[in-house]
Amino acid sequence: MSKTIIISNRLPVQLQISNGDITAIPSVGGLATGMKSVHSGGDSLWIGWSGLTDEEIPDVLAPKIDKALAEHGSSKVRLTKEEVNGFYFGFSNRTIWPLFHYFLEYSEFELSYWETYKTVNQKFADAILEKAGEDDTIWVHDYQLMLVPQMVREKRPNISIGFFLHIPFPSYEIFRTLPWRREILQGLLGSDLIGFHTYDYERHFLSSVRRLLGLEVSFNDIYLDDRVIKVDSFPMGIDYKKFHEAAHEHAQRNESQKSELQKRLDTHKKSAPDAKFFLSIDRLDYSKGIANRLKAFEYFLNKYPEYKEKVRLIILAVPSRSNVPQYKLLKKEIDELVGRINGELSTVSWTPIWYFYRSMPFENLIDLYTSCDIAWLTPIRDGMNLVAKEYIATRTDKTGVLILSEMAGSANEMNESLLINPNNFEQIADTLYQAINMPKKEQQERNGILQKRLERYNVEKWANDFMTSLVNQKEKEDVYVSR
Ligand code: ADQ
Repeated sequence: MSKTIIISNRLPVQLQISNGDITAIPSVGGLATGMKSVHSGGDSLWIGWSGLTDEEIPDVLAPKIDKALAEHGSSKVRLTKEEVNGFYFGFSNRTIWPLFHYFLEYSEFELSYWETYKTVNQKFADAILEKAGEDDTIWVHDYQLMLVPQMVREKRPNISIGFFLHIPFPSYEIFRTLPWRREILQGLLGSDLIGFHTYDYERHFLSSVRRLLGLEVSFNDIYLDDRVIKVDSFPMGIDYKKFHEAAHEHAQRNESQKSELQKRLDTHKKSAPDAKFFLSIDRLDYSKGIANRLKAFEYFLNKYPEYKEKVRLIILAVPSRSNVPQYKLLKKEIDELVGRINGELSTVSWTPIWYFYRSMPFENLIDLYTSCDIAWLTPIRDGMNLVAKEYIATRTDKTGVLILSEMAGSANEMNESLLINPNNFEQIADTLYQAINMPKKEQQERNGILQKRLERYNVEKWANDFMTSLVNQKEKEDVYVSR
């Protein structure tokens, strides 16, 4: 029986070691949820890194880890600390991530990172080759594994391979600065189907393929001598039902069932019923525009001083890649900005910014989404941005305003939100004013349309559409080859 093999840098489970015992706990992230429909039962396997380096896994525990992972349909790729440094913290996050998000000045073109990236991609490809049969379908995820499709293709010319990029694909002018630009394209072209979040990323990719490899491209098909590769956009959705139902359930809670965070939010709302809460949730990453947002908040309060003591910004930033220098600097900048703005503007009864630097359990995310009047997301660049979609899904009475950067992939599907340019503070200040004063009816009209769209194009549909398109492409290719 044929199976689907999903491959991503991290597995959809987290390992916990305590007293010589191992437990694998399923992750709650978007990708893990989205792939549920694909990764279920005995006919699928997920290959990835466990999050622990070889040095961190005592020999005696290795078999127990394999067993715990197998119970979740997962199999690990072993990586040493040095490999993780060069491949993940190096090439993936110091070269590709900044470059693909247009932070050219942050990109490090370091040969040793590239060499380790190739070695580790080969390890992932070998892990697939060890497990894959001829009739299996392989779905490779994201920028850490862009060489894997071709590495697998070389050994299995007929196997079906799909690739999805979760981050933007930059314009040709940016991409061409990468010393290993051709190798990356050739790696990706090992796939039968290459998916992006938006049509723009798809177009940028095709333009690079044409100009750097001189290949024949017709609409969104790339023709090689013996294969035809399809490039398409598949905007990723969320588990709409999960967020919407959690919000309904949340609304039924009595006082004793509420979290401490919710109780605190309620107390503040009661003491100032007209006050508005702005919310932003992101990984602490320079691409998310958190520093700009803080400066724009200050700008807004200076332009519209009547809102001092009447608005509060809640910033939830999840620690991320904290051993990469840019992330350390960003953390310092944000700490300082929050400290300065709060120091200058706070009054005895008002702290303008509440800043949380941590990951929060799902329940608290729902507390925040349902309690905040305005979600304000200002990425400088973002492949998609699922937080925008999650906020809308939790607004069960359809109130609430979403202010979203037009640089987020999700802006393409969320035209009913208030779209802003994250660098235009004047526009942002006026949009915050508009959001605060938006009539309830208008909020409900806008969110009603958004909710319908998000409910229909949910994450399960995203995964199924990709898989269906991969099957169709393979059939089309077989006809092309046998012509
Ligand atoms: P990310 O950059 O991680 O993903 P995003 O799409 O916003 O960004 O997803 C973040 C997820 O983490 C959301 O599901 C959110 O609920 C959760 N989260 C955020 N802050 C949290 C916190 N403090 N505690 C707990 N959970 C938190 C990459 C790309 C995106 C693309 C996704 C999916 O950078 O552009 O949308 O992949 O393809």
